[in-house]
Amino acid sequence: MRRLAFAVVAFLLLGQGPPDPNEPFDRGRFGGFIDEDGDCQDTRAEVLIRQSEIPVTFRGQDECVVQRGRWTDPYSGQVVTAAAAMEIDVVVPLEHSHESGNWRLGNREKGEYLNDLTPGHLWAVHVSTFTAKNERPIKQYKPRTEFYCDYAASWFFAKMRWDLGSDPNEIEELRLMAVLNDPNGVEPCVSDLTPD
Ligand SMILES: [Ca+2]
Repeated sequence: MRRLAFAVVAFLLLGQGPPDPNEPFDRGRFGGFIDEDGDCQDTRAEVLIRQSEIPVTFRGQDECVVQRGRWTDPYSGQVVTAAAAMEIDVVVPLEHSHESGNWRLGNREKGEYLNDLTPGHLWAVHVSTFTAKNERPIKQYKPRTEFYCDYAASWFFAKMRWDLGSDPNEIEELRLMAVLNDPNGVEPCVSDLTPD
């Protein structure tokens, strides 16, 4: 998509982003999943519900905790029906986000980062995929090639949205993922995750 291409160029122009962290990464400061809209379904449940290909079923009558659904793990392609086998992955992992600029945020904003329900920020994946990625950044982990386009878009727009920096190698990785299907290796792919 041209907008993605434009955005990649803009990203290059943005440069390195904020300076290096002046404090160590502390996962605890990001908190955990919350129920921001007060409907008893926390961020994990909200992601499982919206990503399921069929209406989910719940554990208990209060419909707070998802039990079953049908998910195609976007990173691996594996089809999963038990919610217990799913984890919620933050596409730009917490520690990498910290190093890229989130170290500047207070605890409340860090919690907002972890609970950001913008499409593409969080993905429900099988627990084995979650373990395989192990919260590694894009230079060290990539999903199946069929998901390169949406993964690169997710990564890119999360960094834009949260004003996070990237190094040149990372930007080149993103570019290569985005042009994978162009025989000339020039035209970026189209992702539905591109903001309007
Ligand atoms: Ca909720």
